[in-house]
Amino acid sequence: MEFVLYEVKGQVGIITISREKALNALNSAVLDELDKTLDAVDLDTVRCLILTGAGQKSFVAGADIGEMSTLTKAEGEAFGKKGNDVFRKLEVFPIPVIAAVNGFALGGGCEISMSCDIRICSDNAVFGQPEVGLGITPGFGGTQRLARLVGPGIAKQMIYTARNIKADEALRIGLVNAVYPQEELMAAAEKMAAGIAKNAPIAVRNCKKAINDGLEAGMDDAIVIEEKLFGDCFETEDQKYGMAFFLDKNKEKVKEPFQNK
Ligand code: DAK
Repeated sequence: MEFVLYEVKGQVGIITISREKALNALNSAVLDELDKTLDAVDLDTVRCLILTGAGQKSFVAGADIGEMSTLTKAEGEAFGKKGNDVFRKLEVFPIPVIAAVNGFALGGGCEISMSCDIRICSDNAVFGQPEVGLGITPGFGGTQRLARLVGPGIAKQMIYTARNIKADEALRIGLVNAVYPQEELMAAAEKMAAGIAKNAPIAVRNCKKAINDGLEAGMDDAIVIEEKLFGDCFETEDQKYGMAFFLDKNKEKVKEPFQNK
C-alpha cells in the first residue's frame, strides 16, 4: 500500500492515512487502499480499530480537490459512490472504529470521522464542511451524518456558512467525545480501544449493530432489533463465562480474557 498503513497492536488495529504532502487528502487511490485494508482486517484477533492521519498537522484535509476539479458529472458521481461505499463500510464495520483526529478534518475528512463510531481529537484539530465555498455539496455523507450527530440546526449552520470550528467547539457541540494534547492523542485512542477490546467481542459487536440499526428505525422496531441482538448473546461461551465469573464469590479469581465465542 502506498497511502494507507496498517499495524496491529495486540487486539487493536491502527489504520493511518498517509499522504502527508497533500495533508492526507482522499484521492481515488487512498479510497481504494482504505477499502482493501478494511477487507483484510483479521476479525478473529482484532477487536477495535483506530483511524488516524499521518503527521501532526492533518487528519484528512478533505477529498482531493485537484482530482475532483476535472471530473465530469458521471465521474463525479462515480467518485462520490467510491467514497460513500468505503465510508459506509467503516460505519457498519463489525467492530468499533475510533477516529483519532490529529489536525484538519475538513470536508471528506470531517465526513470520514463521522463514519467512525467515536471521535476524539487533538487540541489543534479543525473540523468543517467547506464544500459550498467550492461550489459543491458535501458528497461523502456530510449532510446526513453531521445533522444526526449534532442536530440539524448546528449542522445547517456549519454547512451553509462553511465555517471551520476548532477542537473546543467540536467538543461543545458533541462532534467529538474528548480533546487531548497532540502528543497524548494516540495513547488515549489506544487506551480506549484496549478498554473496548477487553470486553466480550460478540456483545460489543451486537451493541454497535443495535445502536446503528436502531437509530434508523422507529422505537417499536428498534426495541425488537435490540431484543434479537440481546438474545443472540445467550449461549455464547463469553456470556456463560462473564456471568459465571460475576456469580462466583471467590474474590481471588482473576478474570480470563473473553474468547470471542
Ligand atoms: N485536496 C488536495 N490537496 C490538498 C487538499 C485537498 N483537499 N488540502 C490540502 N492540500 C494540499 C495543498 O494543495 C498543498 O499542496 P502543495 O501546494 O504543497 O503541493 C498541501 O496540501 C499543503 O496545503 P496548504 O499549503 O494549503 O497548507 P496550509 O497550512 O496553508 O492550509 C488547509 C491547510 C487545510 C487550511 C488548506 O490546505 C485547505 O484549505 N485545504 C482544502 C480544505 C478543503 O476545502 N477540504 C474540503 C475538500 S472538498 C463528492 C465527493 C466528495 C466530496 C464532495 C462531493 N461527490 C462526488 C458527490 C467531498 C468534498 C471535499 O472534501
